[in-house]
Formats: sequence, structure tokens, C-alpha cells
Amino acid sequence: MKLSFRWYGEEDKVTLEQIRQIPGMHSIVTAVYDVPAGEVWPEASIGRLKRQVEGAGMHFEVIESIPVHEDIKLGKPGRERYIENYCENIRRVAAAGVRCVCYNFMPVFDWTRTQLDHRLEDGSTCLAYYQRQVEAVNPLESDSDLTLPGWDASYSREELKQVVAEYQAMTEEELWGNLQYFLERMIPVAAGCGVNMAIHEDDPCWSIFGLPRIITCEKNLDRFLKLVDDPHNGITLCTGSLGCSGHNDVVHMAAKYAAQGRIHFVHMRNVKVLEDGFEERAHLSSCGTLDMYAIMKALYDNGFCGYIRPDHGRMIWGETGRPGYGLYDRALGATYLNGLWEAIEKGIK
Ligand SMILES: [Mn+2]
Repeated sequence: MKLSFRWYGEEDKVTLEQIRQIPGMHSIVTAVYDVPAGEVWPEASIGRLKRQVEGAGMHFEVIESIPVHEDIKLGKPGRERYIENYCENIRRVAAAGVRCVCYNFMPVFDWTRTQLDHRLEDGSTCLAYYQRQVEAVNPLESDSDLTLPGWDASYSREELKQVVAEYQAMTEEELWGNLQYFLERMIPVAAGCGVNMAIHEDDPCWSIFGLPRIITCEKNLDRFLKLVDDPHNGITLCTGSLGCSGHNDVVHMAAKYAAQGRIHFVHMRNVKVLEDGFEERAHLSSCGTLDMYAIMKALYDNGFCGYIRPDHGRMIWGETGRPGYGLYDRALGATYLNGLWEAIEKGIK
């Protein structure tokens, strides 16, 4: 495995110099953040990121994410231009040495949580999702000022209503069709540049607000991988996104898809599954519902050699900043992952 860490660029309170001091850090996971979704990234911006990351002594090989424009997901006529732009971005990052690109196909709402500062018993805070709070929010009610954290603030309420209504009129099968159309054009370009595409599961892995969501479970991941049956068409195994549903056997999925050579990137995060949702927890297995050792062992045993990063951390030690993306708890997570990996490796030899 190649240990990596997400960095939000120069705006990030967490610096490359700090990340480099985490033992065993191999790669920085980042993106060009100042270009709207669907547009082409300037080569100068990509080059600058590469210089910054390599200048700090780490590798620039993973992008998270190149966002997929809504017109592609909705299958609108405008998608042709956005698919061509997407492919051009893959060519450009590949030319800068990138080997893996994470992306998702979630309608409108990327990750969804209802609370960003849920206080745990030990005084740390975490991201949480409570179904009853989601049900209290109706994105189609124009008189409602309620929003949820993580929503795209670039939409006005009227625009949000419109795009949500478009998706609510769409079936899951139509969304599958639009995904296939995109993959059939995009994956050959990625394959030609030697870039592994790694779709991220829907987070959480179920439908919200009646919008279709399809990258959610083993059956659907099987279907996804067959849409374009090429090793470059792979997944980001996000343990927290899949593991927040008790229906997903994350250990089994890690073993199965690693053995198929289709896991290119792993997000390791522990969650506590509750009757009414879930809370993000510290990485240690005993802090949540997931068996982090068993997941790492399944990856190891099945030849996983891709990139892995600690996913969201709690806020600890008085740190403030981007929810889920502070330095301290993610650094603890990285060190824990190193420890698991070393123990598994040495235990077998
Ligand atoms: Mn993730």
C-alpha cells in the first residue's frame, strides 16, 4: 500500500510540511479547486500543485476529485462538451504523473451529514448523520431555509429545487445509462494514459430526498465494474461510506475487489452504525462498528498495492478547521494504518 493524505491546496490550514512529518507518508491527494465543475484545469495549476507536493518530498499521483458535471449525470445534450473536458483533464493530470483519479456519480449532493460537530464522550467532535434530521429537511420547499452541511453553496435555492426535481423524475436505470455512456467514452482515454479511475461510493450509501443513488452495495459495484470491463475502471473502497449500512460486508468486498485488481484507492474510516444513522468515529476498530484490521488484512491478502488514506478524522486537541479534515486525528489514523499493515506483513513472513 502507498499511504496518502488529502490536502486542499494552499488554502488548507494543514500544511504539506506537517503532512510530510507523518511517518511513512507517500502521496498527497489533491485537486485544482478554483475551476468550476466541468471546465478544463489549466496546465499551470496542475504544474504548480505537482511542484508544491514534490517540493515537500511527497508524490503527486492521486487526484481527488475531478468532479463530474451534473449534465453528464442527467444525460443532457450539453454532456458531450463536459465529457470531452473530463477526458482532457485526465490527459493533463496524467502528463503530470498522476496515476489514480477518484470521482463520484452522486446526484447534486456529495457527502451528506446532518451534524459536523457532534460531541463524543471523550470531548472530541465528529461528523454525524441522523435520519430524523434529514427527514426534517425538504430541499423542494422554497420557504424552508434549512440546509444540511456539505451542500453545494453555489446553487441558489431555486436552482437547487430545479436540479433536485430533474433527478426526482429520473429512474435509477436512467442514471445507470448515463453512467455507462460516460464510462464508455472516458475509460478508454484513462486506459490510454495509464490512469486508474476510482469511483467513490455514494455517501451515505442509500437514496436521500428521493434522488437515485446507485454506487451503494456489492450487487451494484459488480454491475458497475462490468459496464466497462477494464482494469482501469475501478473503485475507491470507502469503508465509511459502505460501512454505514449494516447490509454491506466491507471485509468481504475489500477481499473480492482487491483480488479482482479493481481497488485503486482506499479511504479508511470507522463509523458507529446506529438505529437512526451513524457517527464517524476514531479509526481504531473498537471505537466503531468496522473491523479495521480485518479490512486491512483482506486488502493485504488479496494483493492490494494501491493508494490508501485515512478518511475523515474527529476534531481533537482543540483543533479547528475543515470538518473531517483536521491534521491530528487523521495523522493518528495514518499511524494506526501503518501499524496494522506492518503487523500483518510481519505476521505472515
Ligand atoms: Mn471516502
